[in-house]
Amino acid sequence: MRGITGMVYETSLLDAHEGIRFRGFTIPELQAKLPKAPGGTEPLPEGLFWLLLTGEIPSESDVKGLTEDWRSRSKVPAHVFKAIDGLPVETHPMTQFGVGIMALQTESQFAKKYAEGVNKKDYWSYCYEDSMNLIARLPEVAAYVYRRKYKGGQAIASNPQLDWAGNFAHLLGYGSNAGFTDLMRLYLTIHADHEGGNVSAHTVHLVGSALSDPYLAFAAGMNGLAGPLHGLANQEVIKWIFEMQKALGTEVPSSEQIAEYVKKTLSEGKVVPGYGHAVLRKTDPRFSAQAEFAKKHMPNDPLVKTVTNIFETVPPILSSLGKIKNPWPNVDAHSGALLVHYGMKEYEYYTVLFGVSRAIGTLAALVWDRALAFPLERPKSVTTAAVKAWLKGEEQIWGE
Ligand code: NMX
Ligand code: MLT
Repeated sequence: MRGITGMVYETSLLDAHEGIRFRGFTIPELQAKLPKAPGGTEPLPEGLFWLLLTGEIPSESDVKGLTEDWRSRSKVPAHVFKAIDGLPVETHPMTQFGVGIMALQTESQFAKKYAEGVNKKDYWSYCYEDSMNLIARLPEVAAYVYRRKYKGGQAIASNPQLDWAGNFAHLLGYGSNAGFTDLMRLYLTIHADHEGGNVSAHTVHLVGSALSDPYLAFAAGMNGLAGPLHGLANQEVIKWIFEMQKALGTEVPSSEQIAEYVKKTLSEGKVVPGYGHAVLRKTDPRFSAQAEFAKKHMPNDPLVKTVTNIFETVPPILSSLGKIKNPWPNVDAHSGALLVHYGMKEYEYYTVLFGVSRAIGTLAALVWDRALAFPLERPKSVTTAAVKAWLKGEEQIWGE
């Protein structure tokens, strides 16, 4: 379905050469226009959710109100933690996160009202309530997974004085680091949405079209994000760099060494993680936003230096293969280096951070799906025999 326009998706639009626009705004425009926390330099994700849902840039007091609204909805029922605790502690964080989201589904107002027999005109409002509750609760579920797997199960209590991303940084155990907190605000803003056709957003939209409630739909989307060609690429990038450093015995490999290692990766029939894209044909502006953040906050970081060296080395090699449509870096090529800088080296956790952010875009879009009364999504499929017959001109395979 590459390049086939097949859905209406309100909240963001991707241009192959320019990159993402959220309700018409580029990332630098959002950084300039969206409200910030006192003392913070990056936009608050609450502001982005407001923008995606309403199409309007919120005021500082709108955003403050939304922070308080989410705080008032943020209590996670005890059985959610018990469900996660039922898994072996070494279970991949995305699996633990998915189980947590599924356990939260007991709270769905959409499912309850549907069972009671609600009028279809009101679907959107229960979808909205579920989406607001789910977004409010995700930081605690996600942080629980991190603290359980990597910090001996020592969970941290929420700080009600903090904004959504600030509290998430605090729950993870990095709240005393202003740089990490500001990184979380930027990270959770730029990963939120990438128009409707990417695997996670499309899955939320598809599953939601069956009137599965927002918890079920979002959990499905997260299973797509957990794939290595999609969101899991953010862990693969750092894993690949760590393996390269180990194999070469140096923290900052030279361009020649990187080039050799890239060729080895390709010769083993593997992809170079963090490079390429199904739609983009230029450097991802989310990569550039993170490179700018690095320039400002960690200009001499050796891992960032390696990420920059890879950026200068990989595209010509990928281009020379002649088959890769986009040799440039995507969002995942940079994010891990920023997290490692602040001490978060547990790369298997990175896709959970991407997932928390993706709730902002996909759930705002899901509310619109129900408000616009979109029908069940059901594309047509054909067999290979039909494709062969079509190639011979014997059969028509395209629908009406
Ligand atoms: N390294 C090696 N080979 C690649 C790469 C890469 N980074 N990117 C594309 N190719 C190959 C691809 O596997 C395909 O090979 P073959 O014909 O042998 O099957 C060929 O080049 C043509 O692929 P494209 O049409 O350029 O790419 P496509 O749109 O199918 O896939 C990605 C897009 C993103 C899946 C692909 O570029 C890739 O696998 N990249 C590495 C993984 C990654 O960074 N994913 C993250 C995407 C962003 N996100 O967060 O979701
Ligand atoms: C995303 O953010 O969803 C990825 O860049 C993948 C995509 O857009 O297809």
